[in-house]
This record gives sequence, structure tokens and C-alpha cells, in this order.
Amino acid sequence: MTTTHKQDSSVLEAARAGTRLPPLYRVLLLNDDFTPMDFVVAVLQRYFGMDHERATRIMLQVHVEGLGMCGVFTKDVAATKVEQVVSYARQHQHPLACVMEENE
Ligand code: TYC
Repeated sequence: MTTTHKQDSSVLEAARAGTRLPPLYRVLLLNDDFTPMDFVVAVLQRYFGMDHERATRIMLQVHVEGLGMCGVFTKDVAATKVEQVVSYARQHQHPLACVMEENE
């Protein structure tokens, strides 16, 4: 094998790696018995850019089914959303739980 061939294959590997999609993470809200419904709707609008109708639909899904998806993001963005939501909820003394999990 020549040096030229080795370079060619590593260039191809780098190109493939460059086109691979990053792992994505779901951000989920979990139900609880205390956080007010209108607070959850406001969170979905504020941190996930939802309109009032969509936010209400997701909030009710969480309320009935126990959890619901806020969106799918890269790792850093998902972690920031979780941090923001939990921090905002605690500032308002609500136990709202928000978590992330890899989207497999
Ligand atoms: N179950 C709450 C209530 O009855 C409402 C709620 C919805 C709480 C979604 C958390 O992620 C949640 N007030």
C-alpha cells in the first residue's frame, strides 16, 4: 500500500465522520400532583417555542399519560433546556420534573 492510498482512506473516513449526524436527545416532562397546569403550559411556550394550543395538548398528555415529549435536541441543547425548566420551576416552588434521554 502506498502512502497515497493510506491518505485517501483516512480522508474518506474523515468525510464520513463529518457527515454523521450527532446523537439526539428527547426532553421529557414528567407528571406530578402539584405543579399547576397553566404553569406547565407557560413552560412549554417559554422554553420550547410552542403556541398555547400545542402547549396545552402536551401538558394534558403529560397529565393523563404520566410523561410527554417537549422536543428532540442535540446533547448540549437538551441539557440546557432541562436545566432552564427545572431552575424556573424551583424559582416558583413547583416540583416539576424535566429529564433528557438518548433518542435511539
Ligand atoms: N398533574 C398536574 C395537576 O393536576 C398538572 C401537570 C401537568 C403537572 C404536567 C406536571 O408535567 C406536568 N395540576
